[in-house]
Amino acid sequence: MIMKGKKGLIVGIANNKSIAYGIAKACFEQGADLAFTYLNEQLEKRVRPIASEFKSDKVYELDVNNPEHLESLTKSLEEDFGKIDFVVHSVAFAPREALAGDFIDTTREAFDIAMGTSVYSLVSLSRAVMPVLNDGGSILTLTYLGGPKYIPHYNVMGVAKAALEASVRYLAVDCGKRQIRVNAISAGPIKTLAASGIGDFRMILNWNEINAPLGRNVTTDEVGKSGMYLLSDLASGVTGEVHYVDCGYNIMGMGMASKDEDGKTKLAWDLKK
Ligand code: 0WD
Repeated sequence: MIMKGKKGLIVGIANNKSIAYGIAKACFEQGADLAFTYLNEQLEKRVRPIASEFKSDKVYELDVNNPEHLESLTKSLEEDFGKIDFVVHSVAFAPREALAGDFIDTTREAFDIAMGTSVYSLVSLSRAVMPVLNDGGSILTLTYLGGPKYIPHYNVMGVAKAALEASVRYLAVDCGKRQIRVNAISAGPIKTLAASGIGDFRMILNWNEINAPLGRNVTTDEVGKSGMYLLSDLASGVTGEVHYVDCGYNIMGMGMASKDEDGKTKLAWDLKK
């Protein structure tokens, strides 16, 4: 039981398809005690049964943009646990209209919303949990290849993920003073509630499936297991990292599809025959 005796906070479960659900599951299966947050009343109805599934009744309201919620989160964690060992930040949001069309048309309002909810929230959440986080603890966030590279429709969220990945590095230095580690998992595309807001997401899923070295898309369970590793003492020497859990898609320098002599689209392994 790798996480036996560890206590952690999971932020960003919307339902049992959420990436944070996969991470919670992997941590629970390895013996961790968990607390959860929900964004609003509507999501509370989804999060409470999930908390029960993981034998927890520690469920707090948290809109990461609300400083009062962050303040009461720190108090609740202190009352319920004293200290905790890890935090999962699995939160992102951008207005739907900013996730389609051209990036050049992004409004200042959409830009600010995306950066505030998806990037600054990691900074403010980390600061809020610092007083209740044990030395040697671990903070994990979720990012996507649309940060370092262009991905169609990802637009302002790509810019937010680039800033998130930079924030991981700066936080890693601050938190390193107390042996607290800060890392990100860059997950391959997964069909979740948040992903459904991205224009033409099915095309992105198909593209990754064809072009990834493993020839398939990653699962929430797989991201969960890798997340558990980064939150555990197995990763005690790892900080400031962006760890890809994407069936290898990010290493590809070329796509797997091309045209044959007749101009028909073929997969690279068929062209080799
Ligand atoms: O393909 C994907 N699904 C990928 C997601 C690939 C790579 C990375 N990611 C990232 C996302 O960008 C995000 O940072 O993983 C993280 C989790 O996303 P998810 O699991 O794909 O999506 P979802 O199940 O919707 O969970 C995100 C949740 C929100 O759900 P909704 O759908 O209601 O926006 O983030 C939470 C909320 O529960 N959230 C907030 N929590 C607190 N305060 C806030 C907020 N202001 N806004 C959203």
